[in-house]
Amino acid sequence: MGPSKSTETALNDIRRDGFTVLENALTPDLSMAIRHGLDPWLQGARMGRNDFEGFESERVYALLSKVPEIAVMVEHGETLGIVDSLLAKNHLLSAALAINLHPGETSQRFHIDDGGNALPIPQPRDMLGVSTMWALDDFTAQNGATEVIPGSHRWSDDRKPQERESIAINMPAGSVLIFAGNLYHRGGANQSTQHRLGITIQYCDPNMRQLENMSLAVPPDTAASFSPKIQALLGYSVIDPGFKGYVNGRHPKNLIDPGYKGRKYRDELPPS
Ligand SMILES: O=C(O)CCC(=O)C(=O)O
Repeated sequence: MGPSKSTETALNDIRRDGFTVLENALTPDLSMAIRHGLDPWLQGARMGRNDFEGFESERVYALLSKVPEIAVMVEHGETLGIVDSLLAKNHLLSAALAINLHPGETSQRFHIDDGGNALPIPQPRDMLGVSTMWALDDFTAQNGATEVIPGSHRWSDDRKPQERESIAINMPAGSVLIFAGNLYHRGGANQSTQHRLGITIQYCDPNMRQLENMSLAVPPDTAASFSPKIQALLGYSVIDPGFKGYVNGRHPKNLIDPGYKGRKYRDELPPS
């Protein structure tokens, strides 16, 4: 069984409402393989470090390097067909992480994903990214399904999101929610007794990058020998709020400076 709607219908949904849902995007077998791959990383040892990550949530960053089975999501044909139509050629993978909401998690704040609020480009504007949320569990209003504000990708900057405007995306496991990077959304509150496991894969405009890919051109050992200023210029820096530029959910300086005191997990031990 394939995805539940045509690319054309999905694109119309996204252009009008800012989002669409494809059911049956992931087979139960693949879903199971991904869950198995995630198991060692979801031991309740690394809960979120702030209200945005969720103090009652686990996040597994750098997911392609830990659970390579998620490649099927990253290059899922129908999803990429939609992303190709919305973003410029050679768009980039911008984020890939698992989010496991535990019972008792509270709602996130409403936000957009494409980082455009940090750029001097007034809204309304084109989306600079496309986000997806893959449901590994059934997503319900009770267990913290992602909430979206329909049409908010077309708002101007002065309009602020209100609670009453949002809807919870109820979708069965195996579905994917695809939404404009400038759509207001948030993770809901988990008022159930079960976890809610999802994987978010996000794509961004290809121009949101340096001219030369400095992180690949200058290996970390060489970068470590330069001044903090050059390290920051190479990309060993983050933009806050948003933490854009993180590596594996941590400040990139952790890769080249073992004594770095910036943002870390509360528990640095790798899962056994
Ligand atoms: O967990 C969710 O449903 C949404 C999470 C989210 O939007 C985010 O962390 O950026």
